[in-house]
Amino acid sequence: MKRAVILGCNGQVGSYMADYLIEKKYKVIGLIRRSNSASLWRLEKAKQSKNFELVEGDITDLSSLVGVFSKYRPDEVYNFAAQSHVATSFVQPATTWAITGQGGINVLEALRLSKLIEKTKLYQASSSEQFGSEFTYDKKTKRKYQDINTKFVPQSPYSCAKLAVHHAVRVYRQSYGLYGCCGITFNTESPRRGSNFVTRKITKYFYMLKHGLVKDKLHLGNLDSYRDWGYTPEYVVAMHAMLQQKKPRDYVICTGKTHKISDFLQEVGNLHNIEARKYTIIDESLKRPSEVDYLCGNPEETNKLLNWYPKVDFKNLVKIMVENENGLE
Ligand code: GDR
Repeated sequence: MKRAVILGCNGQVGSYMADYLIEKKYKVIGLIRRSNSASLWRLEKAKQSKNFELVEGDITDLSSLVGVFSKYRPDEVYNFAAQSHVATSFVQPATTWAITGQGGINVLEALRLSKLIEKTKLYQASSSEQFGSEFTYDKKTKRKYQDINTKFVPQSPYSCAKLAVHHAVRVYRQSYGLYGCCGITFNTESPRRGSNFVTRKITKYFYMLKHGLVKDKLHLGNLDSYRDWGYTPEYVVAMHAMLQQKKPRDYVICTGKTHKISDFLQEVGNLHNIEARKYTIIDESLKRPSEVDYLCGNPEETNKLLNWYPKVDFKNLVKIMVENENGLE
């Protein structure tokens, strides 16, 4: 039985990865921080499996990682642990660095110190935020997109931290023979998304409005940025596939389609039969000091290399999120 350790297991992506690997007959060890308020609602399904175990540990504590890796000697490690909220990273840059940046370096060092660097495969969650406002322009098709060859020009403390770890994975691959892959993931959404991210914030608000649980208007920041939104349960399939190839490398994970935040808002309104914009206030304080205006990945290479073709399109994604919204968490 293959063993996998998932760091950030109780977050959105980590929880879907736990479900997927359990289905694939892995023994799954999920790392969570000791906290009285540890939020475990996303792990309801995983917790029903006898092949799932939660262990205490913290990505910012190197010795706790060495302890877990030495004990379980995993075949695969998935690192989703992060302070992953871009706006928060402007307010708490040092904390973001400690978790998202130093934490990633700790994972690499823990694998090396546990003598697993040539045995254990590592998936590192890289981010489309690493591109900042850069894109590649295809003159023939007149398409603007990001792929593995697009330059990284990070625009937030969060994406600086992610990029540092992205490069460090390459360095450990070259220097120590690590099988490490970075999945440069574009916005990944689902009903398990945290409600401080824009998609869930919107679906949750309109659920509350419909049920008479909220009177105030919905405060939002910039509605004009474009995001390439995909469905998380499909994305974990690509992440796992990356670790099953002959050689490690980096990939983009995306749909190749992009929409404005205002499109998402409008689509949620359509599903509720209301004009969503009327219930919304633009709150300047929610705008970021530096905004990434346009993200649209080019999935072609990843499609071919991993034989991975996501099926849930934008409208379906919004529908899934609206239909599964419960106003909680
Ligand atoms: P993002 O996701 O920053 O793209 O990073 P988020 O949902 O936070 O923002 C998307 C866009 O919506 C705009 N926006 C708002 N965002 C939030 N959170 N709250 C608001 O009220 C609001 N109003 C407008 C933002 O300005 C932005 O343009 C996500 C995270 O999951 C990262 O960790 C991950 O790396 C990237 O996706 C890929």
